[in-house]
Amino acid sequence: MSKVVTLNEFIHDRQADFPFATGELSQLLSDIGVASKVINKEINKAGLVDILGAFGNTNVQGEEQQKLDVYADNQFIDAFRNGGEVCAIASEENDDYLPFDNEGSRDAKYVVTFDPLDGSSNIDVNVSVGTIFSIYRRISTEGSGKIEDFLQKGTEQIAAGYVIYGSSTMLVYTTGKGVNGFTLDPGIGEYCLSHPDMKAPDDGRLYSFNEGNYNTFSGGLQKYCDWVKEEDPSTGRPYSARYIASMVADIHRNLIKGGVFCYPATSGSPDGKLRLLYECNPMAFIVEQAGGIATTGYERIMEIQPTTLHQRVPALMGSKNMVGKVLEMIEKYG
Ligand code: AHM
Ligand code: MG
Repeated sequence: MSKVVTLNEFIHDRQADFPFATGELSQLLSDIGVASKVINKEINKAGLVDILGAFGNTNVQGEEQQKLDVYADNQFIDAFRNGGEVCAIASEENDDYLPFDNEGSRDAKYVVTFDPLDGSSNIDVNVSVGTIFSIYRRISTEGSGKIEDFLQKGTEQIAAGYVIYGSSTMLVYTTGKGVNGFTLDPGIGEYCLSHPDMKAPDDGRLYSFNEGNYNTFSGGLQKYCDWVKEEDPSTGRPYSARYIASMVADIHRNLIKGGVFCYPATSGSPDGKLRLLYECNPMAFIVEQAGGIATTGYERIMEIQPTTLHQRVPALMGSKNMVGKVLEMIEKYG
């Protein structure tokens, strides 16, 4: 039997990869792992909401029940504030960033952006949801974090990852040296290395678009959606449509099986729906580190200079050759 490697062991073994590492980044990644386990436990109870009480109700212990995305947000904020490695956070759940001015955090090196519970509309129907995070080194020099610490290009990410709360719970992260995935063993409450050095296949047969918006897609994307349905054994077409409406789950599956995910500009959302800082940059870092491509259709996502915290961008990411084909269609038909 081979030895089980836990997330913490793995993180600490890799610490030496960072030339000036002092252990803070390792600690921060461990803190994220711990917070996600607490959230995972709560998500597992989601179906009991009618029995235990929904958002705003008071449970038997006299505690007020929180919506799960609010609960997840609070868990991460507490973990980051108490961890002492982060001087500010920005979350999809909050309008503004949150500077930490407590003694232990004020002068810390890192800021984190995160989406505590992405795809939360899926919770009510027992479908996978996820947490997404990015870690940046601060650029301001002292005190609690400032806006400029967050408005950095995705290329500046020190680490990024996601947690998928699915049929099993997994944490997948990168520090720019490949992608590794850990599955939570509920028996021992530990994340164990289950997907070392994840690589996205260059080709695949899965496409993940919300085709309900077909009429509002650009000409090139419409052509691609038509092309995937044509019969052509030499290219394995027709492809299979797979769309969960939970970005983490859609991208995770495509990373493993080979596929392309797209949330483009639509007439209702001219900049797309997904947020650059909380969703697109971290997923782009993972996808690129796994050997895939992450673009808006016109530029590399990680090279976009953010101008606001909640900025949205179109997202097209996944297997190299599949994204390449979509780009070819965009080039030809717009
Ligand atoms: P959320 O941040 O409000 O949960 O929305 C993000 C989610 C993504 O996970 C998913 O890719 C997308 O919304 C699905 O949107 P749609 O239902 O418009 O296809
Ligand atoms: Mg989201």
